[in-house]
Amino acid sequence: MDLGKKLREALAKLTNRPYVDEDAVRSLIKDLQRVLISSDVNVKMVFQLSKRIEERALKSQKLEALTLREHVMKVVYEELAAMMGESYSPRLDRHKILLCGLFGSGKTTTTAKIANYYKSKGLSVGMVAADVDRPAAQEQLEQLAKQVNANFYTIKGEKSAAKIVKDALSRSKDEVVIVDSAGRSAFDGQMVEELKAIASELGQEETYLVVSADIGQVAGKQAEEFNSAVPLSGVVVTKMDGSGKGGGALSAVASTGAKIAFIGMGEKMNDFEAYDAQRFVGRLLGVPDIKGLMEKVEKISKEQDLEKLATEELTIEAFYEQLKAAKKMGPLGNVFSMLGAADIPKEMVQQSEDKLKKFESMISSMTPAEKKDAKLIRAHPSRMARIAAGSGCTEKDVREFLTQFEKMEKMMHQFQKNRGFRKKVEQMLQGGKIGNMKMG
Ligand SMILES: Nc1nc2c(ncn2[C@@H]2O[C@H](COP(=O)(O)OP(=O)(O)OP(=O)(O)O)[C@@H](O)[C@H]2O)c(=O)[nH]1
Ligand SMILES: [Mg+2]
Repeated sequence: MDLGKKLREALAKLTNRPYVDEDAVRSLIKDLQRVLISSDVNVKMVFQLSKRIEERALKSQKLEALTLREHVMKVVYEELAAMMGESYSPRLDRHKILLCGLFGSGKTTTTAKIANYYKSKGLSVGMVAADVDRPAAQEQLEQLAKQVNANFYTIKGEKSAAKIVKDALSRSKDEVVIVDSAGRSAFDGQMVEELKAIASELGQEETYLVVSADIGQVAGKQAEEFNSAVPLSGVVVTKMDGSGKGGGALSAVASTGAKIAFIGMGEKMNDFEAYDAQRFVGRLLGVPDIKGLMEKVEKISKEQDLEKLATEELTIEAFYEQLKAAKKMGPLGNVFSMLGAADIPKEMVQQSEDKLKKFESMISSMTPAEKKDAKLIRAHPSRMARIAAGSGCTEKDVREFLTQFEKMEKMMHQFQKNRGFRKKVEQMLQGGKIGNMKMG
């Protein structure tokens, strides 16, 4: 997709920089603006988005274990996904669907694609040809019904769409019934009358407006227009494959509050899916990158971060989580010394895997009381011996662990007392200066 390629190019520029700083973020935002506006996204929305990205990328707290580069990627991904609307879960129970839309938007094709979608979920499907205006419309749908193996209903030569629907319902036992209606060149009263007549026979649970992505932002206006006449439950955006304006269409529909239900991205029956904003944006930005990144974020956010440490009493478990996180973060010690604080002992930052494993088994040999209050262990040699025996370590190992713990505890107290130092760390974490410090 065109939009995806341009977005990936903009992000690649960021990735190719030797390090990421405020300038890099600002120039990424400029690139994003250009790309989105050229894909027909509303200018006002683009500026709101830029502002959000700038704020979050540069001023909000970032997870320490992410590089600034990764942090920016994450923010861009989340903000784009938010702009492109919510995800849709199509119902899987017995229900009826009415499709409406202007000429050539893709109603008839979409009728068959939805039928195909539900067939693949194991439901029986009936397709009703209620387009009484275009001579070949019924045959077109009949062909498609054969192709996807769905039941087909119509009355040839009948001029009342409502009658066709009534007749179809009297014969159909299908779990999902989908009605294809006639298009118009523009939204008009006659079409609304016809849709209302169909609706009163059909009593459908879902009413989908079908719009083509190539109308861009106009899709939003169309969704509003139709919705005021026939309350819509969702919008299907078709031809996402052939249009550079897909981003414009999706964001415009999302901004009206209408749900995007499905997207069509090709002429084949399988070129169709229930809408998932995050997946869609993930694909635009390059799936492997985003997926890996979000997995990393999820993992990290479970681990304790510095800010929490600053306000809490240190427990043995929190200390251990911190050691693991520090190992991932890299040379944290350097940052502290740059700020003029007491150095975190090097060995604490660069624990070997073996040592971390040893620590872990020691911790699992501790009682809950000991984990909360490490002084208990120092105070009772019998406890120390028990932990050593239980974890297959020596008492010297246990003492070494305790020494590290106590050093960290001392540092934390200093950190908590020293407001100037805390401020510096906080500024550093929030100010996006981390990239400059070659943490990333
Ligand atoms: N590339 C692409 N073409 C599509 C897609 N959906 C529909 N089309 C094509 O668009 C054209 C019009 O589709 P129809 O399904 O006939 O549209 P319609 O809204 O029923 O048209 P009318 O009944 O004349 O109002 C056909 O050539 C379809 O093959 C899509 O997602 N991608
Ligand atoms: Mg049609």
